[in-house]
Amino acid sequence: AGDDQSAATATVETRTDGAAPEPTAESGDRSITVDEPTGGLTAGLDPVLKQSAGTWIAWGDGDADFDVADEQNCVAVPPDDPSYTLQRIDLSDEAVDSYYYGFSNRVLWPLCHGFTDLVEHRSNDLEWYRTVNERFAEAVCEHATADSVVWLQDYHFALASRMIRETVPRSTTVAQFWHIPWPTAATFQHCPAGRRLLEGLLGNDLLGFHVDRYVERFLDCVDRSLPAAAVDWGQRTVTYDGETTRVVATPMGVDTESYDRNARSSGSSQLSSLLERYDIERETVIGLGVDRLDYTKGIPERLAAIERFLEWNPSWHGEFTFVQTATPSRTEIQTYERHGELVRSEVKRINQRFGIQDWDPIVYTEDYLTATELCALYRRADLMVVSPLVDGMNLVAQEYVAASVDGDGTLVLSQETGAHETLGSQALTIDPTDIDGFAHQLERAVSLPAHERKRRMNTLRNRVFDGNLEWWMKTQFDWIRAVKTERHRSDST
Ligand code: ADQ
Repeated sequence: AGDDQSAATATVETRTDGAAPEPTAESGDRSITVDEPTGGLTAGLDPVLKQSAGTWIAWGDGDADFDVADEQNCVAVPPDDPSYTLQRIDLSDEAVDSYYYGFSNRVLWPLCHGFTDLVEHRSNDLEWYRTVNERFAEAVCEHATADSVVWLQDYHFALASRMIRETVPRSTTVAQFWHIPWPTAATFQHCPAGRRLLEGLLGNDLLGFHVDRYVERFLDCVDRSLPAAAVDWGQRTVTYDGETTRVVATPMGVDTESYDRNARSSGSSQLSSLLERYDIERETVIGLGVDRLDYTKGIPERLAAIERFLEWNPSWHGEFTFVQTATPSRTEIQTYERHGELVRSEVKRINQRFGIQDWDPIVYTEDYLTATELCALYRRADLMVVSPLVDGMNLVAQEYVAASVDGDGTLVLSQETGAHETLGSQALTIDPTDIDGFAHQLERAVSLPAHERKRRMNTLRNRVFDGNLEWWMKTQFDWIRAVKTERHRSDST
């Protein structure tokens, strides 16, 4: 659902020993096609759901091919070896517009990233957000048993946890992971219904963020906005309305094995066809940017830094190519549409300014690349530029490292990403808004000696592999087990 890496989903891990659900798919022309995106959150959730015979609840727009579903819109997946249930909540166009493109992405997304000037208030959006959260909460409650673990993903569900908590048995565990930053209290005060959102999130037994900074800001917002809440800063818990929420930082990792494997198998013919498709010289030094086309990702600032680098370094003209893949996202929102136009026109202007016969400094594409194409590019890129203005974590930086199987390559990383907390010391750090400083780091990146590049990449690979998606899932579930045990203990005393 949606264009985000972390799709709007809620999962119920039904801890029963019951057999896997029977397939509802039939042979003949009624069939299910399963498309499993590699590397993302799906890669982590899929094995957990298979193991627990759980239910994955997600929204759809109702026109996809779900004709094999039962009356609750459930199908058993994967079709050839059914082991868990996928339930789709159909949302009308109006609901999608107001809930997803409205309150989620016109209010919460800009607000949590500190872009208060881009927050748009439209009359029905909050009400639709509440209604859709309620629909999800109802669907979850139909499946959840006393022993279940309910795990909600992201900012699309700030109100659902409390609704679920109020209905399910006390022994059901409710947890949520917030994939984007949590803003400062000064920014959060601009949030419509801010108190209700905080109360909603405090319906969780466990609330996860990527890094400590967001945990601290969340606790600070609760402390200031909810006088009835007791914040224990040492334990990082909040007690509110008789219930306790533990708030933890667990930086999300990537499926390192699959990026490593895809990079190794990408081969030279895959790379050659990519270089040919985008008209990139084989011998050039390649800088790479991979992002959703989103104003938080700092693409115009990156282009400005590349322009400055080219101004200062004529000797690199014809020798350095920057490849930017930017996947259009949330184009229904005018801010995104305008941002796309700005990026395209800047690429054109810079290419016109510096381009010479057979060489454009920037190769720009909005193509969505397959996993092996992406890994072939990651592996070939001499430097990876990750320069968001603000980013909850950023998986691209980690994917680049996991796919750098030759142990070489330089990561240029914004200090404003969650990923900087774990990778910053071995990357070349930039402040994305300091264009001169950014350009200096690009100069440094293209001239870093091989032994230093390799030393840094070696340490980066150890960190990314140690904190990969498997580690993240395990840590989340260790916390879930801990809060479950704590709840049982306090109920029985
Ligand atoms: P996003 O804002 O979507 O995620 P990010 O973490 O960078 O940001 O993930 C983007 C994903 O899209 C990556 O897996 C990347 O490979 C993929 N992608 C981008 N362009 C692509 C292209 N052209 N072709 C193929 N794939 C492409 C949100 C938060 C982040 C947080 C994640 C996970 O905003 O801060 O890291 O969730 O919690």
